[in-house]
Amino acid sequence: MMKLWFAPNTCARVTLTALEEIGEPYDTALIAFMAGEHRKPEFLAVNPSGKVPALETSYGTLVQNGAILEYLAETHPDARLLPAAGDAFERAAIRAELYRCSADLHPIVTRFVIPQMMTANADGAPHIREQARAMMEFQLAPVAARLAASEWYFGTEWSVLDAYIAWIWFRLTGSGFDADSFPSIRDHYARAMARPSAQAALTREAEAEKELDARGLLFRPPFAKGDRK
Ligand SMILES: N[C@@H](CCC(=O)N[C@@H](CS)C(=O)NCC(=O)O)C(=O)O
Repeated sequence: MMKLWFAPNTCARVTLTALEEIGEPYDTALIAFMAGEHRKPEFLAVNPSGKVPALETSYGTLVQNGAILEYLAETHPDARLLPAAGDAFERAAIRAELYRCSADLHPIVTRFVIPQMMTANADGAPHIREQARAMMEFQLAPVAARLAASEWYFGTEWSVLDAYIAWIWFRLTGSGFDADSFPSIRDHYARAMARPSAQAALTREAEAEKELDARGLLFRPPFAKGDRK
């Protein structure tokens, strides 16, 4: 059985959603960031970068959300996690959209949500956050245009890109990014989160949050509004 190392509210939500779409049983292992578990030897042996998600499979462990999602899509074609690609170019073009989320958008999310982690100078954090907001607005414009033109990121069929964009939107708006600034992404978020797989992922996260809370280890981003949806 595959095992996902994860933490609630992180980008591992996208992987959780993909596993729920597949519908096969899987195991989870919770990382408590507030206890520094992501820097402890047990987890560094799983992912030396100390980041979630990490997926243990019968062939070995995979890290990097994009790679994990591609692997799950390829090994579970019936789940239609990514559009079918006719040739190498199409495959690369789909992968580029995954990388847009993991390599372009995600790092900006981190700077917006926890800017204080990017500077030793506490006075610098608001500036980093404002820069991140402007960068994010620029990067989200083409995403918003796509979602204004079609129901899902790749057209008429849902894919894990929709879960990825929904997580990015959740993280941003949960941290004070104006939810009305991109109506097409706001509306897409509602559609994406209505899927049973997304709801099942939230249920897993809620259980994990309960466990962390009981240990006094629940992390809330400093600018959080309190509404986890
Ligand atoms: N490039 C990695 C980024 C993963 C990542 O940054 N995960 C965050 C949670 S959303 C994390 O584990 N952060 C802990 C850390 O960087 O120490 C991926 O796409 O999987």
